[in-house]
Amino acid sequence: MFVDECTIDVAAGRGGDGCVSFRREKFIPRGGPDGGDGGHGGSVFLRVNPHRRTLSHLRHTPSCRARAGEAGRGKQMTGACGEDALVEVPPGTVVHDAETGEWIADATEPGSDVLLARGGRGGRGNQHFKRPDRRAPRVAEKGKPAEARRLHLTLKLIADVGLIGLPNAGKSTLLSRLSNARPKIADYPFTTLAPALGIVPVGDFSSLVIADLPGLIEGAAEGRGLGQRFLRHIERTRILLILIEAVDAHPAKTHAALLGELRSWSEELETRETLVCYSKADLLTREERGGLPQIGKRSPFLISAHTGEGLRELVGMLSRLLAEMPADPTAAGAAETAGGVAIHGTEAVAAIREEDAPLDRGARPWPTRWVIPQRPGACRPRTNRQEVGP
Ligand SMILES: Nc1nc2c(ncn2[C@@H]2O[C@H](COP(=O)(O)OP(=O)(O)OP(=O)(O)O)[C@@H](O)[C@H]2O)c(=O)[nH]1
Ligand SMILES: [Mg+2]
Repeated sequence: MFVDECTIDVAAGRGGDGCVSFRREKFIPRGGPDGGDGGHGGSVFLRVNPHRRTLSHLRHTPSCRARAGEAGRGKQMTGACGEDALVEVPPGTVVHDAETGEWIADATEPGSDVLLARGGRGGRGNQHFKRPDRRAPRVAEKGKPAEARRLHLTLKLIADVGLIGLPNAGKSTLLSRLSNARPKIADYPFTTLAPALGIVPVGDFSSLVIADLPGLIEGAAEGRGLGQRFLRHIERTRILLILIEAVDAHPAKTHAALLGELRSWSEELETRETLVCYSKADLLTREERGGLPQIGKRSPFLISAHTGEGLRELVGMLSRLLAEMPADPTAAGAAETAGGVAIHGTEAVAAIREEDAPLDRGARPWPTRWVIPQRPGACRPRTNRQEVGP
């Protein structure tokens, strides 16, 4: 099932509490505080998995939680850090905060993690709070609470070329002819209900990605046909390939209607590079071929997915146009951060961990906010173990 939109809840793990403990050992009087720090809570990260194609796996598990950090223990033992959690998404997923609408990330690049919810910092144990005037601190920090947020995920497929046309124009047939993709093909409108991608080889060493989209009809903006919702998948394509049946009685009208629908979805699509293609050339007579009107800025291609006519020239033209274009404008903003929330790369993740590392012994402010009430009898020296003075 093609799921291109979903809402998920992510919750990081809270930090473990610091420990109040004192060293107790035979012949070691006044052992001093030895409470360990709590472990940091796990964070939730977004990871791009190029093997995923849709968001369907998140529809059935709409929440993702990282583990909490463990509490510190005596003998200066630091609690274990909570395990991080990963939300895997296909390339091209845009993440927004579901409550505020704030843009969080545009996950296009595999290999870079985005921080979605940060785990709470572990509290410091009482070993950090000893001072000359307070040698037996009976306080430790509590672990910090973790972030939790509701996110809205939208998938916008990443392709070089998007196929646009009326239902039955021959879009899926063209994709199946050019690539190894096997979309459903049939002689009735709206055969294709969800976008599909195909990789088209160009020469021996290069390829381009074509996205087959459901048929678009006039009035789609008002909800006719399958509506316009799937048009978000061409927002990232660099070229729009408009397919019109060569036997169409009014090709110019069809072209104008398709452009009108694209414009009503996004004004920006009007400026996108477009190429018009007459499909099903094998159905034309020799005389009809000469009478095809000139549509669009470039001269239209005449192709037939059945006989293979014009396909080589079409692919050559597409690859030439792509080569002339600036490198992937569709991925613009992919590595941007929003309000310091999105963090990319394993190095950056390591930086968070470093930041979370316990303060060094030089800087240790007295905790004012989180004070763990002393457990009864936990830190009181036993009466039969009075320290022996020098
Ligand atoms: N004669 C001929 N028929 C074609 C050609 N290309 C596609 N067809 C036929 O046109 C019909 C529709 O083809 P599809 O590829 O399903 O069309 P589509 O544009 O994907 O249609 P939707 O998915 O409904 O939007 C099928 O019966 C195809 O066999 C062609 O080049 N020549
Ligand atoms: Mg189709």
